Amino acid sequence: MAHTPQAKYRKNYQSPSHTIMDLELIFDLFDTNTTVTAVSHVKQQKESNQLVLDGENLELKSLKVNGIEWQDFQLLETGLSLSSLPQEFELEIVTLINPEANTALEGLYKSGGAFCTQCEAEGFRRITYFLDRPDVLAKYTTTVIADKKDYPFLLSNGNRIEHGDLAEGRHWVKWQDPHPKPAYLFALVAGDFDVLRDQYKTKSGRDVALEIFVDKGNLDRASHAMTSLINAMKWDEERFDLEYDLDIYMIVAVDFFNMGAMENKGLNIFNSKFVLANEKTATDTDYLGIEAVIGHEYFHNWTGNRVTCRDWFQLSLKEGLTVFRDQEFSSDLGSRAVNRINNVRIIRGPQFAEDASPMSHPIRPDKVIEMNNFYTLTVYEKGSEVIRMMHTLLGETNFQKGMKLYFERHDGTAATCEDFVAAVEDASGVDLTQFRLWYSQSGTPIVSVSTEYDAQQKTYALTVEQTTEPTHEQKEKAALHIPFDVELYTAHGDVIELQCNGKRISNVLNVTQAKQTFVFENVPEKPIPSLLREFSAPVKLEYDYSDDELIFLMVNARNEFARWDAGQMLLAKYIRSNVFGVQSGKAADLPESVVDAFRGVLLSEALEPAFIAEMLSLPSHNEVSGWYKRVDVDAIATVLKAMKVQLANALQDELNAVYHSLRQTAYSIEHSAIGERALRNTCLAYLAYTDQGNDLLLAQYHSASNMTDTIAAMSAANSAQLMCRQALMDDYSNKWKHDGLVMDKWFALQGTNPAPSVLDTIQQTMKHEAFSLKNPNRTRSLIGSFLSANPVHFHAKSGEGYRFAGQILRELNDSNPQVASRLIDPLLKFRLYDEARQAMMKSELESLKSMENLARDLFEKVTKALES
Ligand code: B3K
Ligand code: ZN
Repeated sequence: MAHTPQAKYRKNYQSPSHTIMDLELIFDLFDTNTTVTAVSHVKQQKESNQLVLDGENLELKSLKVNGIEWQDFQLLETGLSLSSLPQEFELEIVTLINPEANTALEGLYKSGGAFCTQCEAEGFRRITYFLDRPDVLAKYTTTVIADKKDYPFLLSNGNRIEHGDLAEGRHWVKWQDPHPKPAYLFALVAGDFDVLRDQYKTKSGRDVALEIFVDKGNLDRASHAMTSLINAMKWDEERFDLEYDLDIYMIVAVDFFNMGAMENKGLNIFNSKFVLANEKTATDTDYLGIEAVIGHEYFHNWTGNRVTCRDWFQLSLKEGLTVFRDQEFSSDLGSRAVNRINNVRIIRGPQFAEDASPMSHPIRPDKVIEMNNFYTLTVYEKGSEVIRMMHTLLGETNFQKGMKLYFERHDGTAATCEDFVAAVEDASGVDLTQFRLWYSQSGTPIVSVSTEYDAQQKTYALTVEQTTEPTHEQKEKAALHIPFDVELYTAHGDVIELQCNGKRISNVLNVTQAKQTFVFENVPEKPIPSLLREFSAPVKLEYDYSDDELIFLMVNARNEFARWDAGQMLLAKYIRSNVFGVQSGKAADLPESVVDAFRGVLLSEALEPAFIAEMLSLPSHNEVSGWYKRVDVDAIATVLKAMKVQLANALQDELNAVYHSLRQTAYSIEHSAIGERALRNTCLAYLAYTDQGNDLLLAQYHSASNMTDTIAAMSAANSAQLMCRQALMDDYSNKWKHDGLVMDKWFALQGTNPAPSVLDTIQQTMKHEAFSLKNPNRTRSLIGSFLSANPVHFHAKSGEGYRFAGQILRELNDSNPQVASRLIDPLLKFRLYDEARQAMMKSELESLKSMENLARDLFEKVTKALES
């Protein structure tokens, strides 16, 4: 590498030397040479007449201070340093940038035929020299100039205040955003779109114009996004008493985007995956994803935009909180239990894995080289669990009081995680001193429970021990404040009230010590405990349940999540014992009692179909891998498949009966209809492993009236490697080859194909007309799914999976380091595999490390992994 990238530390935060209160921007847009004029009103904040601005990949054209050409400056590798400055001044900077050459998709770039921007975290510095840090809040006025025919829509943040025509077929539009904002929330879009328009009246009576911009011809795929936006606006008023604050809210869908979406003030830019849907092109999962992401970006308007982050180490302040809010939104609108289950699967699967990897970090990191590497499951999803724990400890009313105080104190400013906790603490009176450790300690706590019933005294002692193993960057761990939700049942399924010292106590126990015993009184019989209900803390629970107890909880627990969790624990027991068995040459097997328990679930008339579908879903290969210090990829795959085959054959009649009872009807996205399709397709996925599989899948594929049922058939054919697989894949590709977004589902099936020849197929597929390594969605679908969701072949003993990963990563390092840095994660976890595999994985990392131009993104991860 030319220069070793430097880390930044949270402890070294310093407020800015200057602030910029107003910024006037003029963009003269051309594909390869766009001129950006930036006029800032700058004010000194500290004793310093030197100002260092951030800037990357910019060509400086001119520099003026108070209208005078400024000579006292120095160009740095990372920006521009100005000296001999007055205390307050107007700074005019003209730069030249090349949007077409910008394949990293950060800053201003071209997506298809449109110009668009992505500035979070540090992309604004690729547009102009600026104090590109979230604690500098300015009022923006933006003028966009472009060719009128190719770019009839010129958009930026805030309100459109003026527009006009120019010579040579060009035109201009001027936007003004009245809300001071950090540079990362700046956005610009220029292009030709179809627009879906609607409006919303806020509860205080403000009329808001809603506009969704999509590629020409896609209007019939935008209405679900609009409905979701309106639902989000309404929900935030009802649940959080928060209203929208501009007269217009715009969403633009683009095809080239590094992540899901971006909450730019008044002008969200979205990956088209999270906007475009109709029943023919999108699955139910896509529909629910759109609702969640539209909600998430909208909710950022308060948690992120009105109150932003002081520095990037505080990212979870806005992300953890906003994920919590979007999860609550989805849960209030749909099934709370199913949402909780899916969120918990993410924590227990990939988040726990991340926390055990060389990239392990606290939700508020202490050290960062490349900020884009910290938009992680830990900051987002574990961050949301931390907010949820506070919600559990405080209750909804006190939590809302905390939110109110947080906005009273910090609206219009850049705040810290500590500010949030302090507001919640002050408003509720609940002491969160020890709780704060969740912000600074990384790793997953293991909570082991043991119990003892005293029949004489009628007492039940529950002993809870917590330990957190050392992580890569943090060796010492302390005891956390863990809200531990428990319920006790009699053998008849009655709830036993929790009493301690003669008083009724809450179900949520405050576990605060390394080892702690809770003694419950007046317990009439040896109870069956339901532990860590609702997954009340992001920890690994260890308790030696018997099969009978788990089967009891699957049926009798009052809370749906607890029932599902009992089912998962029962499956986990047998996955573990079968993996052990397979390793010593035995065939995998489930006892009759376990099969019967799942038969009961399948036939239950009391349970919602969506919930039954979740109960019948086995943990993923990745989740199971996370239970081991040394992962036996092949044994886990063998066991998971054997369990599916056994359940499918043992329950074939019942699966058939349920499958056929849930006939396909006209498509609707009512939650009940989604649930019925989910259960029907779960049955189908099992039936694929029986002798009727091939015929049934073919029939479903050909009769499907919607994408959910189409993909369910293809995905079952893929997993079970049925004869019809190729025919279905060919038919689909013929039909959709012109639509990259729809083809992504097909690419993902190619990437996760369990066939031994998968790598050849992937290499062939990279030549498919709809594929391009330049498009992050395509790359994630085909390559990302192979690396992260095809463990058997990615970890092939020959090492070809690793070599392929290395080759792709080297290519992406040059074109799009952010995408490369997401893809590399499975390679970082080499310590989990046998020595031969470790050596091959490490050699790919070493080869990356030796690259001349290794990007900071990969540099940070590769060096961490190799040091670990
Ligand atoms: N805030 C953006 C993510 C930005 C990622 C930058 N690499 C989307 C979101 O979390 O809502
Ligand atoms: Zn977010």
